[in-house]
Amino acid sequence: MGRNIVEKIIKNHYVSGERKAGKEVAIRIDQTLTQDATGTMAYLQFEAMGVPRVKTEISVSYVDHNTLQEGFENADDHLYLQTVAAKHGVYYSRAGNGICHQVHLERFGAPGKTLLGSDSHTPTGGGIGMMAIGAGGLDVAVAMAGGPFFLTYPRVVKVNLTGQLRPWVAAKDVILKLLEILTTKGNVGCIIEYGGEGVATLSVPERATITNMGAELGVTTSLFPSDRVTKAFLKAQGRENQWVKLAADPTAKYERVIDIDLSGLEPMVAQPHSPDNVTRVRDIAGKKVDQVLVGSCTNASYKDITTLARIMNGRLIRENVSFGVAPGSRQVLQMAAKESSIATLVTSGARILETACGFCIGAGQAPPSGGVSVRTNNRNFEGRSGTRSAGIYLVSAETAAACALKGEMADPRDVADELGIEYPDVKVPKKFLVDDSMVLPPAEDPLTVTVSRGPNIGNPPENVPLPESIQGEVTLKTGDKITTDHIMPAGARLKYRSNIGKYAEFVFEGVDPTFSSRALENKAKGVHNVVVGGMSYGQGSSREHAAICPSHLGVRAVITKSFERIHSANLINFGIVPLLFDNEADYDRIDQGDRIEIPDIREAITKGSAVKARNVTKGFEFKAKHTLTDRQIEIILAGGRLAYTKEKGAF
Ligand code: MIC
Ligand code: SF4
Repeated sequence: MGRNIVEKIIKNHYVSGERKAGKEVAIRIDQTLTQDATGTMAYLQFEAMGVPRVKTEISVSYVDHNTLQEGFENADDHLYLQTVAAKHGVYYSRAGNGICHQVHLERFGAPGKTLLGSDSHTPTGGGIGMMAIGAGGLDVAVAMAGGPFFLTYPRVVKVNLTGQLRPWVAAKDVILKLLEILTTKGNVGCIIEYGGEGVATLSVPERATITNMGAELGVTTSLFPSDRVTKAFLKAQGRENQWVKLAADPTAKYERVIDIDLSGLEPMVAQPHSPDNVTRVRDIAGKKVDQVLVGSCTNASYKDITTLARIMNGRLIRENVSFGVAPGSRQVLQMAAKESSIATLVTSGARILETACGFCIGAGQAPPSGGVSVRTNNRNFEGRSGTRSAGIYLVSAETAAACALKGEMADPRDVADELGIEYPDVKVPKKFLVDDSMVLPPAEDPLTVTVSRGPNIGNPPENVPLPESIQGEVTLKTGDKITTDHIMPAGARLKYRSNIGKYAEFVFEGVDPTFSSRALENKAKGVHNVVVGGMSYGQGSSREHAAICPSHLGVRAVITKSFERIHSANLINFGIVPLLFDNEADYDRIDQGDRIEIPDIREAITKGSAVKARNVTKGFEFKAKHTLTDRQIEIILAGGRLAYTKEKGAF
């Protein structure tokens, strides 16, 4: 039987486990990436493993998230990251060099390889035909130390692309369409493989926009074949020698095939507050817009910025709009500067922002109260922008330009007609400007490097073994679709990422600001904290702090209707038991503040998947279940993966 691309890559990297959908397999990781917001914890944990030098083919540490440097904290982090990278064999991409996913695609990504990154948008690398997966920092640390990555053997869904995008319709509209079809829920355990004759019409950066936002579907990753287009991109980056062909066999099998005719697509928009709340731009045209921001790892490639400049050329933004542009990498910025795109944009009224995550993570550019912000990034969760009452609308760079010119929501085709703008059919250049001088190679002699640990650098998280029984309280009950931005806010709080005790003060800050102090009070009294949630708990980012900090506050179990992949793995890594309601109706019978008991939980999770719990306050018993593998059970019993690794002497 023929194989699909996913099966081929897993086969080539197989370490152990059963290659059957739903079972756990372990694969070898060729490359890793970290970014600064998750990186400090990843390297602190890597150091705790006592491995002198990374064992991957290449590992890169990027600084792109926390670049504001208000106070000493970010700068302390950057110095720690730079020195720890030099000491342990890791390449260091300095602040200013660009957003990790964009730079990795340009300079390091290679077809057929596996990449594990401590950021949920690592699947951007799928645009170049690599199997690129997002994970918590500890999983990435393990991979750097030579350990395998454990994943659920995927169900592979093929998205069959036919036709060709029409002018003014962009790659972003393809993934928004797919989000409309598949939504953000129910795709855990899937990998999306793109195929069909439409693939050849999309450039690598366009493919990367599509795989990037696969993260919002909640799939493990997404990937494209590696073909002549991939080869041309690598050649233009001076890396043609890293090209290999990668295609599914003609008889390859898929769990499901979804057909998308590229020629039939229109400009789309994801409305507040979820990336799957998708409609046609024309359906909401005329809505007044306060802010337009182009950037992020989704849509800040050379093509995006050049297209934007050509549309804005000789035109001015409306006076009600604030217009910001953040090129995705130093390569993009250098080329856009050389070709005068930056000058054109400045003339049109753009505020050129740092080549970093910036507004996308809520670090600056918070919209006005009740504001409408049109952005090219990938997430529009409530409050993530820094303004709770604002609404974020996700669009392509072409639609963003149209909105900036009109001061209202506008379909770029209509604006082009009205203003007589010709479609700028920007192609991938034959040669990119290659300058890797902001990537520092590791030290040849590690003994010459002293790791810098400023006062913001804390310790790796503590692991506390699971108690015999949980005697606790429902410290918080949440609804559906709780994101990791709800659990562990970023934005203004990002600078505490390296200091668990401090960062833990802000757990669930936007949901219930009393959570942290109430949880700590319980912990001091020996009462375990239990969180109850609805569907798709833990959507969004890979930040393991959404598990580390609750664990620090004494959360021992989370009971929900369903979990998202990365977050549930992070809970396990830090010793919090992820439990599912056996009967979802029990969710409604539990209130915040109820006393909860899970007797003999250590024994119960070891014996089988069913766990009996008791709501002491309301006087009823209910059943919960878990889907933990034997390995995961041992990790939880030990209190977390670091403790488990020490106990076992193995990963
Ligand atoms: C995000 O887009 O939410 C982030 C910030 O990049 C996170 C990582 C983090 O929280 O540091 C992600 O996507 O994993
Ligand atoms: Fe950075 Fe935003 Fe991409 Fe996350 S989604 S890596 S914050 S640009």
